Amino acid sequence: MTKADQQQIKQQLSVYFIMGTTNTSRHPLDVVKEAIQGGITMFQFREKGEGALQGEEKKQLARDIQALCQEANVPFIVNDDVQLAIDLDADGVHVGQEDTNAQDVRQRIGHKLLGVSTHHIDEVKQAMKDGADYVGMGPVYPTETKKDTRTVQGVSLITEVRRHGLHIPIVGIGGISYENAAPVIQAGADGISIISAISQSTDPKKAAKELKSLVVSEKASL
Ligand code: 3NM
Repeated sequence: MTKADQQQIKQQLSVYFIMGTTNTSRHPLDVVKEAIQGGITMFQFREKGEGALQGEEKKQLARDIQALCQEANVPFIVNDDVQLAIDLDADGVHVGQEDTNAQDVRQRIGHKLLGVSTHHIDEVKQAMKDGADYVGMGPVYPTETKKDTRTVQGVSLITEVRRHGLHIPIVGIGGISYENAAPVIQAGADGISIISAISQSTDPKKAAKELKSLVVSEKASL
C-alpha cells in the first residue's frame, strides 16, 4: 500500500459508524441517512445478534444502505460476511479474531479494504502480515452493545502500538461517545468506531456532526 492510500484510510476512519437492524428501534435506512448527513466518514454493515435479518432480507438491506453510502462517497464495509461483500462489490470487509482468517479474506477480496479487530500487539503485527489496511482496538470503554467483548483496555493498546512505531491506521471501538472520544485520538488512533452513540441517539445527524468536529479538532491539535 502506498503512503497516500494509508493517509486516505486514516481520514476515512475518522467517524466510522457501524450498524445493523438490532442497534436501532427506527428504520435503519433513516438512521444511516441522517448519520451520513451529519458527516460520517465510513460505514460498516454489521447485521448480528438476536433478531438479525438473514438471507435475502439481509442482502436487500445491505444493498439499500450501500446505495446511500455510494451516493455520499462514504466507504461501505461489510462485517464478517465475506461472500456478501463480494456479491455486492462492497468497499471492504471487517473481521474479528473469531471470524474468518484475515489472510484468507485478503486472498478472496483482492484490493478491497480489510479491517481486523485486535486486542494485543501480536495480533496487530499478525494483521499487518495478513494484509490488513486498518486495525480496530477495543473495547476502549465498557459497552452494552456487544456482550462478548474482551476486557476493557482503555487506550493502552493504541498507545503501545504507536510507541512501537507501527503506522497502521487504527480505529478505537467500544463505549465511545462525544464525552470520552478525545483521549482515543490523543493516544494515536486515526478515528473512532461508533454504534450506539449515533444509532441510539434521538438525533443521529447531530450526534455524527458533533463527533466529526471533535475528531477533526483533536487531530488538528496533535
Ligand atoms: N466490537 P458501542 S466493542 C462491535 O471491543 C464492537 O471489539 C467491540 O458499540 C470490540 O459504540 C463493540 O455502542 C460494540 O459501544 C461497540
